[in-house]
Amino acid sequence: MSAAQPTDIVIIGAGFSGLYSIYRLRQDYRVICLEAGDGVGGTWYWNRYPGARVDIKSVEYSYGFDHDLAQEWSWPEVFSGQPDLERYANHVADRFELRQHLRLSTTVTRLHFDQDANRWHVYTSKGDHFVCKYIIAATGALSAPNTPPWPGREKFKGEIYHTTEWPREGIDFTGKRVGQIGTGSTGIQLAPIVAEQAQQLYIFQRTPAFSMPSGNRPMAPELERDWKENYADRRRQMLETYGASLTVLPKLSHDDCSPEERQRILEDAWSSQSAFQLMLVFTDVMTNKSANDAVSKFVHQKIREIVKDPATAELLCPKTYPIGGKRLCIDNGYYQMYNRDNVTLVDVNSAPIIAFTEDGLRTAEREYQLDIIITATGFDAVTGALARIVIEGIDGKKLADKWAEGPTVYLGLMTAGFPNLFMVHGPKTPAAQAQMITTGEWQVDYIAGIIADQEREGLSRIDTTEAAEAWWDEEVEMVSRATVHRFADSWYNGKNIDGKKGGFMIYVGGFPRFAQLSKAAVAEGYKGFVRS
Ligand code: NA7
Repeated sequence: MSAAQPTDIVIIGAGFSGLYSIYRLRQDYRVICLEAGDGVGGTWYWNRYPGARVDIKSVEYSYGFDHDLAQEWSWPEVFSGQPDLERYANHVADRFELRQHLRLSTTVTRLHFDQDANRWHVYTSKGDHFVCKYIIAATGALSAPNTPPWPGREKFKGEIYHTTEWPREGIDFTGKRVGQIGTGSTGIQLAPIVAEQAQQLYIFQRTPAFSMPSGNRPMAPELERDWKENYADRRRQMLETYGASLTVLPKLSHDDCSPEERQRILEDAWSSQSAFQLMLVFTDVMTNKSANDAVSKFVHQKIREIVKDPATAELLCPKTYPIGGKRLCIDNGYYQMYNRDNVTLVDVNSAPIIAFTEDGLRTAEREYQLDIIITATGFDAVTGALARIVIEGIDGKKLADKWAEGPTVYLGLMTAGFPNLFMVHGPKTPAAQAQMITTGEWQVDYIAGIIADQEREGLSRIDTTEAAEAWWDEEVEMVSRATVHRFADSWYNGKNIDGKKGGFMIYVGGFPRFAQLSKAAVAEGYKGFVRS
């Protein structure tokens, strides 16, 4: 163990929020950013499986803090693929000389709060020991991989890959029998590309997802020019919208439209080349069952038209939860892929996966012979990344124990008993319900303001209280009651993982309300915080 290195702020994670935290804070403080990967980009560093692509237009899903960066950078496609997003993260790290603050291939293993000195001790996998006043956990909502604990993994003679840990050099599927478990947005993006190479592809599906064509296309010069002329205004408008993204909002409810109008609106949305437009066909898709059913049925009809085998088409139609209850997926030929002779859909809802075997996978029904298994099984989302670090707060209390029944937080920013530790996109923030780069910048600016106040006033500690956490919980519950998210099992409520407790972990009241409540707390004399 090396000697403790003093610093002011330790940032955990070099994804987009972590990189911006370095940029924002390094002027005034000594800043170190610790990153487990050997490169920057977070989500877009780890998720390098073929087909990985953002579902928000890149002109929106990019930084707004620097005018020249926004003017000079060009996105080749409307919805960028992983290689371009990773290239952008590296460009930002170089252009703004952030690398001197970075420690790559360094996993934070333990955080311990010295309550007498009001300092955090940070320990890493490399044996480093830092001592700092503030921690910024920019650890990501979707960063801790989830692999269900099926037995027999060590027996399997072939290769197993999780989509979040994809080898940089890629995988050659030529002539291979491949099994892919998982049909969320990751599985849906990946499968059509694997199908083009593999001898045989088995898709193991537990729950079908709703998906629509991504509409990705090369960036048109006029679209790029229009955005570059209006970036400042657009970014301000984005922060005033529910999901911090500019979408075409509907004017009519489902019942306001005739059957013919409904069909036309739905067809237009399907071919709109704008992800999520299907959720915005009527004003009441997320709140009125008949409106929601109409959109679901429209997607079922599309699936039945595209997929030739009726039994496969039926299995692909989601019928157990409302559309929008889980994040809508976008795809490039996912449903069409099932018309290939080398693709088989396996229903592991009726016959669950039981174990890995020497030669493949066994379900409750039969064994599948495979050379390669891909687990596209998602994430221990929202809390997973922090839960995997030993975090000891006041009186040595562990965060994992505090959150055993689910995360309790104030404004998604702090958790009581763990002073001077701030989370970006933490539990019960809008997280993936809002465009994460722009809202991440907003949260980092907000945290920077709090730290500046602490320092200006000569204070050494800021914490929150259980009462403030209870108030925030009520707010999170209250806004979630009005939406269909409650009726779907997903990573939003931890129900994607057997036995995970936590309740509803995303704030679905919209980014403007979240920002307004966060700002009001500070403006009203740091309401809900304890400062000393
Ligand atoms: P998701 O959306 O959580 O999808 C994971 C998939 O893996 C989903 O189809 C799961 O089925 C499946 N899964 C998980 N556990 C099992 C078990 N035990 N057996 C069978 N199948 C299983 O993760 P993604 O990576 O696709 O996307 C995450 C987010 O990234 C997405 O929301 C976007 O915001 C971007 P299930 O549906 O749970 O039945």
